[in-house]
Amino acid sequence: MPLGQFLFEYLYRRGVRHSFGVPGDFALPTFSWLEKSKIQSITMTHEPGAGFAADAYSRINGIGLVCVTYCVGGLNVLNAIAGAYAEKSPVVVVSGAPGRKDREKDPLLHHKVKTFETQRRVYDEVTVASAVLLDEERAASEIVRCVEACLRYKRPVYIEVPHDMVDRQIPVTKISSRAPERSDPHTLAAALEETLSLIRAAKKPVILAGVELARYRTAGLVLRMAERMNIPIAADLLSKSAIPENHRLYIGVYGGAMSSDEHVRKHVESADLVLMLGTFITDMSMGFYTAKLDRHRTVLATTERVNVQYHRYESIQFRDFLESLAAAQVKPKHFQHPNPDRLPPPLKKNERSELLTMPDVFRILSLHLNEGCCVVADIGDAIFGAVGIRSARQAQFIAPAYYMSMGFAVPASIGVSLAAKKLRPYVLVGDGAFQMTGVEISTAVRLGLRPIIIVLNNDGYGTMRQIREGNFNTITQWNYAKICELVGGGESATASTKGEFDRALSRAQKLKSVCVIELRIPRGEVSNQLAQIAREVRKIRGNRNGNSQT
Ligand SMILES: Cc1ncc(C[n+]2csc(CCOP(=O)(O)OP(=O)(O)O)c2C)c(N)n1
Ligand SMILES: [Mg+2]
Repeated sequence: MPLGQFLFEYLYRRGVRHSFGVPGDFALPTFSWLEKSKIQSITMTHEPGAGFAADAYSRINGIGLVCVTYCVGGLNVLNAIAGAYAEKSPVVVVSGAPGRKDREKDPLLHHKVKTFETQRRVYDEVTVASAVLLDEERAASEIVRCVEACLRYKRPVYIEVPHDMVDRQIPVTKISSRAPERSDPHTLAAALEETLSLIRAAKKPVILAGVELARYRTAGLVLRMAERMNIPIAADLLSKSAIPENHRLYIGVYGGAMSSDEHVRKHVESADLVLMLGTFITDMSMGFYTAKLDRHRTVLATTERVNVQYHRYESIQFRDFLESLAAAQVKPKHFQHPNPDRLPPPLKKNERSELLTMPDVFRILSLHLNEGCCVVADIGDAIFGAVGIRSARQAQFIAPAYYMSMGFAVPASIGVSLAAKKLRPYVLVGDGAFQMTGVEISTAVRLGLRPIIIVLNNDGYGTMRQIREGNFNTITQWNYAKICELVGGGESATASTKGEFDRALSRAQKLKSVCVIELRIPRGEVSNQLAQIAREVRKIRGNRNGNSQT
């Protein structure tokens, strides 16, 4: 079979239905095979956008694909792939490259940086497997090895395709998939026994549901366990929406000072046992060192390890551990919800003419969300304030809450729309982040997608201003509503009062096109979560005497 045909047939077989990228001369023969395959190729305006779209797509679909050209494209998408590595998102990167023949005598070819190996070596830092397909005999097994590693570790892989290899016939041997790894039964039994004795003794246990539950599709097991034992569940910013937020046992987002409310914070911090299942413990999700989760009252189980208090168990498969917990017999606990009235209050008539505050942005948005919505948050107050989003009907949530790269949300909304046709993305993006990748709206318009893009225009880098003032936080004021004219599609609105925002959202929901809503937020107006976090970060990175502008 020709190499290019095998590559895309195999990716299709393993679940890829869309590819995001930008072609280039070294990649053109590969793009021709992509076009002939059953995978739909989406040309984006810029490679970083392709990377963010593929990342979001992979989070929902379970695997995604980026196709780019050598170095100028490959290195352009690198930051997005680094984010996918950091946050465990399974993206396959296929890069066109100089031919096998071109590499003889090491000439200076366009797009080459240092050596022909440079791009692959750079990618080795941000992937779990990589291959340069220079050998017909091994090409098929190399492709299979990389794609399987992507699926297994939920992290990116890199496949480099020299342009003079992709049309060649390669032998396609029978491909046998590796047997799944098993837990060591004695270690599993010991870890389980210790964990269950802690659970049985606990009066006030709580589960901190982590992002790996979404990646490894194991949230159902944790829900079953929680329901049988009647244990409440909190999420963190990275895992928000992994557990249905309208479930009776769900209490909110925990993150120290960045928790969704004080009740959740108190409940988790006063628990006598915190079961952290699939949790990434990061500075941001733990509220910049304000979280209080001492080891003597925690169990931390992830795909990498199981820690029970001060003991560490290895050779345990995450799923095996969760399945055993879900099947265990434990007397249901007594649980009283710490914040039963957690839904946002409806908008009153007399409020409608009031200027928007940041807490109101998230409150009004919450009132409009339902099961068909996916909130996609960019970095800035968009992501901090999103901790406070809470709706009566379960909406999805996606954000780069650990790696924190600006520019994620608008392109990611394209990945979300294609991975889940029934989900409508609600993008929350600051003016600064919008200026990085907002023109990707153009791709959404071309594809007939309908994201609702909410630009939080607070006249520059508001988050940075909270930490340290300076001219470096100034950006150009754009007329954001005009973007639809520029890209030739979509509708726009601006809002500065609560009523205007509410009306703009109601209208956007009826529209069959992209909708851009610019919110005029006064400078210095921030969400409660950002105010709290900024106070902590200022202690470390702020002006020596604190920041006068808070
Ligand atoms: C790619 C990238 N560059 C820089 C930063 C650092 N950074 C974090 S927040 C921020 C300002 C964001 O401004 P804006 O999008 O307007 O949101 P706001 O903070 O005003 O809500 C910057 C520059 C980053 N996280 N990612
Ligand atoms: Mg801003």
